[in-house]
Amino acid sequence: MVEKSDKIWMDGRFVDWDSAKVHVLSHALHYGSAVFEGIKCYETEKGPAIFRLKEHNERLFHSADVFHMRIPFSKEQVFDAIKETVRINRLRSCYIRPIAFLGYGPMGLNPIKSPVSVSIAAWPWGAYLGEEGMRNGISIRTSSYPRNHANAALASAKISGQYVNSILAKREAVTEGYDEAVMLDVKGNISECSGENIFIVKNNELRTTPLGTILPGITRASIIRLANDLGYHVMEEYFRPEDILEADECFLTGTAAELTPVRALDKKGIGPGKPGPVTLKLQQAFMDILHGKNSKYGSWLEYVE
Ligand code: PPE
Repeated sequence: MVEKSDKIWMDGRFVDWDSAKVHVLSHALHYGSAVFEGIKCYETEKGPAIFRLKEHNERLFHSADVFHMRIPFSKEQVFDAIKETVRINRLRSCYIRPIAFLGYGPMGLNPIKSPVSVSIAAWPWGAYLGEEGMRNGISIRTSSYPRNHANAALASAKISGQYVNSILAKREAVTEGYDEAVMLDVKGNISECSGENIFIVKNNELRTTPLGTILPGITRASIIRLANDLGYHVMEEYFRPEDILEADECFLTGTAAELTPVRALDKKGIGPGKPGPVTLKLQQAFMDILHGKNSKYGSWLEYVE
């Protein structure tokens, strides 16, 4: 169960955690008609700091645009409400979940007259793919479910209904004893994992799936920039499952997963079957940035206090 905080922001005001309820006939419950974000806040020497809040907020509004949903608050209002949600709950480090959804109104697929609601919750959330996985790497399965065959605009939006694809892939993988699923696009290229983007490393060069079938991860963009700054060449190019097996290293990126090493694909070890030097170097450098220990990337942090 999600660890409770005190308050949840709902349509412009804070309500008690246990009172943050919606009607069962809310449109989004029936049809997945919502857009959302996953954002993280970290403890730093200067107090809690939200990682790349501006970019997450932009993506929330972008998702709403793609879905033709009008969020009844300005970007500035949502930005401030996210910070206030962390502050009012006195959280030091937490996961933040803003969601804009079609609420209780007419039933049926025509969304035009449905009211749009926005809520923001925040709660402490530990290592998404496990502490063990962060240290020693996780195992992934090539999913039997292909990634949503969406056009690039839909793929770029974090729309709730699209996550059924991820949920099916994740359930299949964990039921069979894997930690995570990696999905292929309809051409058989690696797309992304249920909730992360994917990178491989070979001969000190990095490769990651280009934009098109994937969520444009904010962590992915941050790692590309960080890797470049550390002198690594990063190619945004399609690759296939066999390229993962022939790679020296593999890792996943995401807000919740941060930078998680992958040690095996379909029960076959990648490289020596444990996190490699490039992965560990990027992971450490990224953790330092998240916790405000590298002033070069100070603009990526939005301080709450
Ligand atoms: N792809 C997908 C499908 C995805 O859901 C995420 C985030 C990413 C890539 C990475 O994007 P970014 O967080 O901007 O680097 N996945 C969220 C899922 C968590 C959840 O279980 O819900 C997240 O990490 O917040």
